[in-house]
Amino acid sequence: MATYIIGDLQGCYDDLMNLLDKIKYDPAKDELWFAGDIVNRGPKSLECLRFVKNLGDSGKMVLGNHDFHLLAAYAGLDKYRAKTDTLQPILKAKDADDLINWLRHQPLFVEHSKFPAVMVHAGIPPQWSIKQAKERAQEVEAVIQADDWKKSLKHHLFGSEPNEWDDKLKDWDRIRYILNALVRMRYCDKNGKLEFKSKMAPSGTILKSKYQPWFCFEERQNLDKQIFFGHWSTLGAIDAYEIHSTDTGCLWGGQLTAYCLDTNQRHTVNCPENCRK
Ligand SMILES: [Mn+2]
Repeated sequence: MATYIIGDLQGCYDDLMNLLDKIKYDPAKDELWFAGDIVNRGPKSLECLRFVKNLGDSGKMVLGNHDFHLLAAYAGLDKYRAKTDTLQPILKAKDADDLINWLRHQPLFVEHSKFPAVMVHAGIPPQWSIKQAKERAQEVEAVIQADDWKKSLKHHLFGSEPNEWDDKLKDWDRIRYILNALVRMRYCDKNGKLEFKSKMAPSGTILKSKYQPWFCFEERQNLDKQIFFGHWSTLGAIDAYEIHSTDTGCLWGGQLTAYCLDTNQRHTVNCPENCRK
């Protein structure tokens, strides 16, 4: 029995099947965790979504920005549609309502019951403890699980402001910062001020900036658990700073990763055919 944490699928279903073969996945014994962005841009988002849903109790996922994007598309927010989207097969599927209803009940933060490990899609800002991250994730979860979730999505949830945290933040400003931090963040300053422009891996130039990868700050308040995350495909595989990156760029012709929590080993498959084709 083992728990595997798998990086961003983004519709790369065939690569997932290859990876599960490689790790000799046993559905009766093993647990699969997905670091979010299970859909969009790749060719088989519907298959990925059905697969993760059908795992039932032996699967867990956290919501990523592309998963939120799917919720927005379902809710009719045309504004957020992009040419590179591959969400139509899900929206047209006969089980679309069930899939979306299940998806909007997935968490933004997951904690392991046995290992000192947590999972989020993008990261946890340096000024938050693990406990605060968990509680704040629940504030966003309550919004998308509520009956009026489509209205909240349409009018309040998206946007990059405020980009600075304050314990006194209230209402939608508070919800938006929490969502952006957990689901979109790559770089921030030591107080968790978010910087959205750069998607690249840290370089010499960036390292002179006050904005650093969110996990690089010595005074981080969440060093007591191993944090697993996806989202940052240009970062590569990092197992340091008490963090573990899992998006190794399968969608872009890189690799799909499964990190085994029981052995601390990474298992990968190459995704040589650019999965988007
Ligand atoms: Mn993402």
